[in-house]
Amino acid sequence: MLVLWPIHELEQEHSQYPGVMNLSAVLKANGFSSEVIPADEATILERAAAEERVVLAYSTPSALARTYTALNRRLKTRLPGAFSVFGGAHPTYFPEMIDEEGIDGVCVGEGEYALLDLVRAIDGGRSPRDLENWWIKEDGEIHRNPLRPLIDDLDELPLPDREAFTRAVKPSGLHAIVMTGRGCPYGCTYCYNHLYQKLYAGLGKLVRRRSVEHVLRELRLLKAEGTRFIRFMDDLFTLQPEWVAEFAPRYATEIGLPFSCLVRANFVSEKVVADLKQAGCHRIMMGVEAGNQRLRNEVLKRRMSDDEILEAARIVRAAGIKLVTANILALPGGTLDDDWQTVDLNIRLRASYASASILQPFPGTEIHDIAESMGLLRDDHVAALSDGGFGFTSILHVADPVQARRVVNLHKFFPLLVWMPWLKPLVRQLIKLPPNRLFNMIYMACVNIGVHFISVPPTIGRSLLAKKIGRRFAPRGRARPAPVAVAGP
Ligand code: B12
Ligand code: SF4
Repeated sequence: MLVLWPIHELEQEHSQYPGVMNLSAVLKANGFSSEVIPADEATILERAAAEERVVLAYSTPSALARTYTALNRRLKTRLPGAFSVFGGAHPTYFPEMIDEEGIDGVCVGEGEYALLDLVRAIDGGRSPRDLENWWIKEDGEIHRNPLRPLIDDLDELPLPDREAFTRAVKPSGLHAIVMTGRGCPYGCTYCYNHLYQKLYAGLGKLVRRRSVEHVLRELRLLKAEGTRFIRFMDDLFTLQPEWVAEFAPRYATEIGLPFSCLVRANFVSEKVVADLKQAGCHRIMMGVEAGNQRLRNEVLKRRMSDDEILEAARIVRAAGIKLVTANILALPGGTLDDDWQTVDLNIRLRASYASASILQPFPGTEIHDIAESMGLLRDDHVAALSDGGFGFTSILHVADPVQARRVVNLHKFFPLLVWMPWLKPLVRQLIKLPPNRLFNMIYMACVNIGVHFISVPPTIGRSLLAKKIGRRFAPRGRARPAPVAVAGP
């Protein structure tokens, strides 16, 4: 019995999925085999041929849902005995995806024990149709089961199975994505957390953190393997300042690698930033999202003022930590002027790099419903979001197409404008042109500078960039990692 995890663009440095690592670790700790594999039909068929029973397990955000469901459909015609399951952000928001041909099960919410139950059932020849967290399709009928409570103590989980990824992609990563906890108590309308709060109401505490020692165990291994930079991707790293105060001195002495993390402006204080600095924090990412306070607080429900944002930015900058901001353009009810206001606020707070995306209203989020109630959603929006919708254009219907085009263009100049505000008059004219490849190239150049020379120390960024360019120009055969066998214990 083998669980195979097809991963899109597995060879990319950022293709490190903590969710899959956790699930794989639990499977292996319970004696099952689990392997990460490139999402390539021929490679998967070859690997599956050697096994008697295979579970195809896909972890998918909305942006890749179509890619994975199409791959799964093709695989299922060749491997009719395989059981195929989907989990992650998209299936949790949108379990109705089970209607797609070829999908046998969809996991809603946390998957560690749900997947273990399912694999045990299949291995034992039993039907998984009544298992908690699962929507199961059996003989054409869909069985929708309730959720089990959230895992209370994250320390009970084994360390993430990072090996599944590092064995598949050689050499191992320069930087590692690490999660020290789960959950965020806020309810921003574009984020998945408010949905989680609704789904899990009465089923345990949403915000949980691994103990400092549990996290350090993982980090010691990463350091020993040669990792040079840690990306903590927790939604709100400073949510428990006392955790940071305990973690920082130990991290500084036991690990000492530069790192980045994410914060909210109202969880930035002189003390917590001093702790982060002491630990070696290189970059902090903070959501600004919208310059217009009405959009920020009524449409996005960020619950924060300009002053809070500006003060937090001042504290981060004063500590000598790079400040990267996150922003969203093309909001429902917003105008081009509002998006210029977002540019201006980022200029005022002097972001080291201002990243911006165009709103992607994922199904299941409140902003999706807001956009729907304003009549802004196209009928095919789920498909559009699931079709590589990585935020280059807006999928919203906007009454004024000229404005919409200008917003799409403004997005391409966003980071540049924050670095060089004197370009504003020129950019005001340029964005009147039709969207074009040159604007996209300018944008990608800025993203590469932001990602490789600001968000990480330049020495590490240069190596990351060199690897990326190397992969881009490598012959196709070499760019794809060979399948590897990673057996259970
Ligand atoms: C780390 C992270 C990344 C990393 C790793 C991606 C990954 N897939 O893990 C990187 C930097 C690559 C990344 C990129 C992107 N991300 Co991201 N990312 C996150 C983040 C902050 C943490 C994910 C995580 O590790 N959580 C902890 C683990 C334990 O939870 P989990 O991944 O959800 O997995 C659990 C369950 O979902 C379930 N599960 C997951 N997969 C499966 C599969 C099976 C078979 C089963 C049974 C269960 C199961 O079990 C897991 C364990 O309990 C989340 C927000 C969040 N806090 O979750 C956003 C999040 C997943 N990202 C998001 C987005 C939009 C993106 C991008 C599209 C951004 C972009 N514009 O490029 C890309 C997509 C790239 C990709 N291929 O995934 C959205 C997804 C929303 C959506 N509906 O799709 C999220 C939810 C943030 C948000 N805005 O709300 N991201
Ligand atoms: S603060 Fe960040 S993680 Fe928390 S709900 Fe808002 S966007 Fe999501």
